[in-house]
Order: sequence, then structure tokens, then C-alpha cells
Amino acid sequence: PRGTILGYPRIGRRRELKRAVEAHWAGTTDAAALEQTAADLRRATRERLAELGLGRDDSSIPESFSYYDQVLDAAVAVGALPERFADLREADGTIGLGAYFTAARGAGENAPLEMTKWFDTNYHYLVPEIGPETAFALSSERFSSQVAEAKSDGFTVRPVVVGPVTLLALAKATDAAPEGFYPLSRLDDLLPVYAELLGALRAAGAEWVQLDEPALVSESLPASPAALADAAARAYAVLGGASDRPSILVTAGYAQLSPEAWTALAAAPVEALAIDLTRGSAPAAAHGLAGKTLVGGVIDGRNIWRGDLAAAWTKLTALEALGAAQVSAGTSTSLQHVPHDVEDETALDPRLVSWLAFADQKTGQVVTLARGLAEGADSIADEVAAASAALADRRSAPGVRDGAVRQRAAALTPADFDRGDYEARVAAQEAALDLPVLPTTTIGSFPQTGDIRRARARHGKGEITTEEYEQFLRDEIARVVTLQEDLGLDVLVHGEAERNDMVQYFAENLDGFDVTQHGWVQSYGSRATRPSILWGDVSRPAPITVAWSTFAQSLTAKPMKGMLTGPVTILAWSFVRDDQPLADTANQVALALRDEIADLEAAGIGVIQVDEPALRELLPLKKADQPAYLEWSVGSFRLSTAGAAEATQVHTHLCYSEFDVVIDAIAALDADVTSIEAARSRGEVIGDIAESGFTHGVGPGVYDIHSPRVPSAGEVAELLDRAATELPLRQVWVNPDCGLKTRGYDETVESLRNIIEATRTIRAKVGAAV
Ligand code: THG
Ligand code: ZN
Repeated sequence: PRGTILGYPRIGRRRELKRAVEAHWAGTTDAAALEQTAADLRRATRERLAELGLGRDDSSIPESFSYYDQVLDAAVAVGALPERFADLREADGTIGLGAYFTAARGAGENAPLEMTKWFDTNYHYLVPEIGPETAFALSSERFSSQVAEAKSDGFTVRPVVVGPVTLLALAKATDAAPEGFYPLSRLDDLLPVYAELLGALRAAGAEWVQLDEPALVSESLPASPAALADAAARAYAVLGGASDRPSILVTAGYAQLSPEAWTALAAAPVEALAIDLTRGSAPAAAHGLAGKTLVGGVIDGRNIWRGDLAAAWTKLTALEALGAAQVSAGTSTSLQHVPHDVEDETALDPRLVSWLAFADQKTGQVVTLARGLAEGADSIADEVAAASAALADRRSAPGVRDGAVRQRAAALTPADFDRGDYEARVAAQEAALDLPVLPTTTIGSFPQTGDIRRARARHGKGEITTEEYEQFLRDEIARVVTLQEDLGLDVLVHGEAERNDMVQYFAENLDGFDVTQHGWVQSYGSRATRPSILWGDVSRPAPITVAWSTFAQSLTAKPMKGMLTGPVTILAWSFVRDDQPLADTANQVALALRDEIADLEAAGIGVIQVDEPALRELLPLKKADQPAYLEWSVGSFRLSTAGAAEATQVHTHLCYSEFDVVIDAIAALDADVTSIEAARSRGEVIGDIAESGFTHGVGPGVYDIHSPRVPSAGEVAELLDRAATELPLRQVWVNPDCGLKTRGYDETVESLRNIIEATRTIRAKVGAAV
């Protein structure tokens, strides 16, 4: 085939998989019912992809279903689960659905596998744990049985499996492993099991298999690009040499393949390679390509813009010079990062829709390019022209460029990015806020109860009036304020009951954005978000949060935090226009936020938090790209906050504990107070902060909100004691490590009570007023 997609969304057009999986977890449906729903979904996907033009029997349809995560699927297939899940295996040693979900979600004392971001995307995978003791063995037949299931429906599909190098490169050492153990050192032991898996796939009827090796593009993993390339050379020499295997397609999306890895893969005895030509360019000619198919990833798997077919065609034809046996068209990555079908978005302006391509439209674009490759450029001239016309229309459409927004951005000077002297701010804020030693606060959101979600849904459907809905929200805010006063917190929040999602809420209230009805994208497991579409110049038609924050402030004498989402995070969790530098878009968002901050201040709000949880996630995979990224990302945050008065205390919050590379950037944000995740890394980050010479306020999280466990006052006091010992007392804040949105009220109240008790203990210990 001359075209393929590297993977397709698996959650279902109406999130059918989420519903089925969560019903099964809740115990309302049995495993057989879940398996049936999943099989129906896979069947619908194959039929849909065939309808869109991929071949039923030529292996161009990928089989990329997953119940939870593709990394977990591969780990389970090769038996790489840590010891603590051993009891959950079947009598014959295989890993069934129960053990699979337990590894993903934990059970009792058995903590789940850790979750972390998949390259520079908003998707989270489960981190395999591999040690010297891990006994690799084929432990699940899921991949083969899906191939057989497809076969029985008349489809020859191409199973998609995370490759052995990436599986190990993304793994962490088990607790049992000695210091310095390196999972990639187990490659030689793992390869025979992959070879066996290939044999099983072949036996089930697979003619091709896709092995995903995105680790080969990253410069941000423990293994160096050279070590990864060397591992790939060894891995594919073995797998290519296996008898009775399907043809192998190795993919390496998300960025430019390293030159070493390209050389290794080109020489490897595999049949096809897929490279990302949207975030990388065509590599140099290499030895060994003569017998291979080269799949040019020209249709972006990660954004929702209708692809420029003329540009894609040029890139594909340029690949022909590399000397491969055949060039095919493909997506740059799996389409798991985009929603199913833009045709479902009946509420969007048709003009906007004409600029967009979700998974189904992208598949259509690949099919078009494949036809061009097979039948000649003339055969697709109409489609290429239509794509070019849509692009041209987008360039000139109203709202894409707003003169006033552009003039304002062009007039910015360095002073607009600078809040001035920190010590002067500290003095002004001390006078204005009068906070105790070790001030306590929360990150912003309180639990989103079923009641809140139901009220929002009913308002959306017109079942309750806006007035009734707003009264409901005011009651909710009043409840949350009273609760915080009763608990004894120092800086209060309004709880964000009015927000569905911290990014979507702002997108709904800013010009230049649209939101979708059904544009769900998997975030992790059964959870998804609907990334907003940032298509035009951004401006703020009216204040967004001011009414809620001032209402909340009117209920208390304590400071109420205004709550905003920062420009980097708004960009990271949206589909962002690709027709100008991200830096320019970020500054437009920053200016809108800057105006919001001015309005909050004018309304009497003296503490304002601008969240940037995605600052780390968007860090480019390539080292060479990182300084420019940090420059604009930090700059946009500073632009959003630098208009604040000296007496206004600016807070920020960052998620995830890998601060190593961004710690200087965090300091450069120049927020007065920064709250960070630290509960899970048991406060190790406190030491890092102390060492880095960070001088501003910092709240290392003392309560891991990602777990239902309630921390005792004793353990919180221990963390606080450590913070108060290693850092100057005046720097330390006390807070949970993230928002409380996903927690229940019982655990939240109990945990906050323990946090307050621990704070009083440490205050007494350091001789401060309790
Ligand atoms: N918003 C957005 N992106 C994010 C987060 C966010 N990415 C990173 C992190 N937070 C991901 N975490 C979650 C946590 C919960 C859910 C999704 C992502 C979640 N989603 C609901 C679901 O799938 O049922 C749907 C939520 C809704 O109705 O809007 O629970 O906070 N943009
Ligand atoms: Zn967080």
C-alpha cells in the first residue's frame, strides 16, 4: 500500500470505551461485556477506516486498540510487570484483564505503575518497572487475538506494538534493582520474547507488524541518542532475523530521528521505516534503503489543521531521492492525539471546519496522497487544490489577524516583561496581606462533585436557567469559603466550580478560540480532555473570572486568590494555530491575562495565581530547541503578570516533579510564590530548590492529591519540618501538591485538617505564632 496511518483513536467516537471500562471498574458489568464492547469498537474502527479508503487486506489498517495504554500493553505482552502484581497472574502465568487494570490503577497497598507524559504530548503512559529480576516471557495473547478477530471479519490488519528499545528506554528500575541499574541493559533478554510475539502475530495472520520506536528521536531520556541507536541496531538485527515473522515497519515519530538511529535503522533487516516529516526533515541518503519502504509522515498526527497537500506532496517526492524501494504516505505519529471526526462538530462555523482535519479527515488525506503516489500527481490535483484553497481562505479570514491585537504586541518593550524589585514586592505584600509564618493555601480547585457536573450539564441543555445555575455556583462557592475558614486556611480559593476544565474555561471566554462538542482526546486511561482550537488572534471581550472572585472575596476577610491559567498551559492543552510562532500566540494570550489581572486588582483581589502546570511538558525533545522555548514560555508568563502592582502577590503552580531541567526557568518566572509537586518524591525536590538558590516563596506539596490516601498530620509535619529546615522560613508555604478537583470531599477535608494541624505543630516548633 502507498499510504497508512500509524494509529487511530481508540476511545470511540462518543467515548464508548470510557463508559464501558468505567462500568466494569464499578462492578456493574463483567469482563465479558467489556470485551464485547471493545470488540465492537475495534470492528467499527476497521470498517470506518476501510470506508475512508484504507485497504481491507493490504495491512494498511493499523490495529492500535488499547484498554488503557499502549506502553502497558507491550509491558504486559512480554511479562514485564513488577513483583507486587505477581499474585494477580492467571494460573498459567499469563496476565489477564484484572491484573492489567490493577497495574494501571493500583489496588490497596499495591501502588499502580507511575504515570508520565508521552514525549512532549498531553498523553500519559504508564512507566514500566524493569529490574535484573524481571522474567520476560510472552504473557498475553491480546495482540494476536485482535489480529485473528480482524481476520475473521475479512481484514488483514497491521498490529501496532511499542518496540523493545522504546519499552526499555521509557522504563524505570524496579525497587529491587541495584543503584544505577539501567533497564536498557536487559535488551538481549527481551528480544527473544519480542521474536516470539512476532511469530504469534504471524501465526494469527498478520503480514505486517508496526513497532513504534519514538525513543529514537528523544534527547531527553536517560539513554543517549548513540546508546539508543546502538540498541536499535542490535534489536532489529535480531527481530529482522527471526523466522516466521510478519514484515516489520519501524516508526520513529514526534521529532527528527537522530542521525545515528537513522543509519542503524536504514541498515537493519526490516522491511519499512516511518519517519516524522512534520517535526523533522528528510534525512540524508543511507545504506540499506534499497529494499525498504519509506513511509513519509507528512500528515501531522498531533494537530487538527487540514494538511497542506501540496507541501506534503513535495516532501514525499523528495524522499524518492533517498533510494528506498518505495515511498508511501503516512501520518507523523499515531492519530491518538486528535479527535475522531470533525463532521461531528455541527456547532462549529463551517468555515472553521473547512480548515480542520481530525483523525478521519487525516486518514482521507493520507489516502489521497497514496493514490497520487500510485497513479500520479494528476490523479489528486483536485484534492490538492482544495486543500490549498482552504489554507488560503484561513490566511485571509476575519479574526485570524486582528489589527489591534497585533499593534499591541508589536509595541511591547522589555519593561512590559519585568515586575521590578522582589524585595520591594515582599515588603508591600507583607504590609498588605499580614500572613502568618508558614501560610497555608490550596492550589485552587475543590472537588468537582456529581452535583456540580449535573448542574453544569443541565444548564448546558437548558434545563435550568442561567440565573439558577449561577445561584447554584454562588451557593457552592459560599460552602467552599466557609469550609476553608472553618479549617483555618490562610489564603482562600473559590473552588472553581464554574469551570469544566482549566483551559477550556478560558478558551470559551476569549476571542480567537473555539471549543468542540465531541473532540475528546485520551489523556490517560479512561480520562480525556477536549482541547480547544486556538485559530485566531486572541483577545478578551470582557472580564472572565472577576465576578466569581469578588463574590468569593465578599464572603471573607481572609485574602481570596484570583485563579488564572497561564499562557503556556493554555497553548499546551489546546490545538494551536500553526501559521505563526508559538511565542507570538503565547504573548497574545498573556496580554489577555494581563488585562484580567488588572481587573481583578481593581476589584480588590490582592493574591492572584497564574497556573503553569504544562511548562515542563512542552519542553522540546531536542536540546538545541530548549533555550528558545524557555525564553518565550517564561517571557509570556512574565508578560501576563508583570503589570501587577508590587503589593499584589502573584502565585504560580507547576505539576510534575521533574524540575531538574526547568528549575532556572521557574526562578525566571519571578512569581512571588510557586507551589509544586513534592509529596510523591517525599520532599526530594525541597533539597533541589534549596541548592538552586531559589529565593522566592515556595510551597512544596505536602499532600499527594493523585492518590486517595489521606496523609497523617505526622507525615505532613515531617515534610514541613524538612522544608522549614532546608529553606529560609520566610520562603515556605504549605499546600497540597495539586488541585483537589478529582478528590472526594471526605478525603479532602480530612487531609486539609491534618495539614493545618501539622502546620501548627511546626509553627510552634519554630517559635512562631500558631
Ligand atoms: N486539563 C487539560 N489537560 C490536562 C489536564 C487538565 N492535561 C494534564 C492533566 N490535566 C490531565 N489530567 C486529567 C485529569 C482528569 C481528566 C482529564 C485529564 C478527566 N476528564 C474527564 C473524563 O475523562 O471523564 C472529562 C472532563 C470534562 O468533562 O471536561 O477527568 O486539567 N486540558
Ligand atoms: Zn498540579
